[in-house]
Amino acid sequence: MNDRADFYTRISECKLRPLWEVLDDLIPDEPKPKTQAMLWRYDAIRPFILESGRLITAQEAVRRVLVLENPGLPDSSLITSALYSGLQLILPGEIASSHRHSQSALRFILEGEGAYTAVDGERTIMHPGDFIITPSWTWHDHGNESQEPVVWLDGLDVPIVALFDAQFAERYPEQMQQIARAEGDSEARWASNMQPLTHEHRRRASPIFNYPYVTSRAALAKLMADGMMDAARGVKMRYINPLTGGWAMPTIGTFLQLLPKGFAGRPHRATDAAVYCCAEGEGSATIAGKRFDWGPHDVFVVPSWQMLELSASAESVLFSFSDRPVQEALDLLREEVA
Ligand code: 1HN
Repeated sequence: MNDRADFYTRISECKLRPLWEVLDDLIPDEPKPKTQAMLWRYDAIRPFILESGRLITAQEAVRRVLVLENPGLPDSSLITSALYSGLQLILPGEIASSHRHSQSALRFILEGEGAYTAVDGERTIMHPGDFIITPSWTWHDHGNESQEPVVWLDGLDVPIVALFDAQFAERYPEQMQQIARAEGDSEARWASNMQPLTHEHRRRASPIFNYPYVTSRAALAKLMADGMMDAARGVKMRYINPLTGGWAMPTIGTFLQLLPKGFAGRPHRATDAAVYCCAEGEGSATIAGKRFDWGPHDVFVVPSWQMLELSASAESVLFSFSDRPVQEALDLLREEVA
């Protein structure tokens, strides 16, 4: 044993290490996520979000966000080992100035009407429940021309891009980017079950950048009324890129699901850790045996391969996002219903 310890010390000077001492940690029998199950109650954190608005302007902060940091990933600014998430506030009259970066971002709007985000030359007004994307390397800025604070949930693929050391960011020379197309242009071009006869779309990400809640919510309601129902997930749909049928963004999968009042879902699990946000209703998520009760705008995390059991005491809508597209592309995704 002493011989070995001495050997390890001597080889460490040459930056060598014996695999046999770390093999089980490197290749565990099943996922052992550092990410912990966790729920943030919106009622509890909303006062802090508003307080941040009295302490710093959006301009000074660049982005005024309270990061949702997973307790299993201290000092990481991450919500799962593959994803970043936070709650962003923009007050009436403020502008969050334009920039772009290689990280892809999503927004899920929680409260307030009438703020806009501009992405790649077009503005869209944000309404609660809207799902908005900011694809990699697209200019984006936000502004609030309404009379009320606007809060949304951000999700970014920060650690995925960091894994590859492929981070780039750039500031736009002015506060707001040049607007090149009228509001609603992308929707007319790409979200009307048609597409322009000739076009050039260079990105993998969807050309649609606002998926309005009214549209998605109505689809879920119609399908539920007609009897669509998954025993584990209720009526769950994924947001797509209409050009390919693939994911809205290449690194982050996004979903919206409707649970009927009284839903008691079967336990299920998957290797993609997911962030859920309640759009409406109330219910509970039992994650690896631990129960979390959720209501409007609460956010909770389900770690990789932990059993999830969803129930709803009122008709409820959950938005969620995960690293599923990456795992699928790499033949890594596993899922099962118990
Ligand atoms: C970012 O650009 C935004 O544009 C929000 O609203 C959060 C977190 C990390 C890096 C960039 C935004 C972000 C971010």
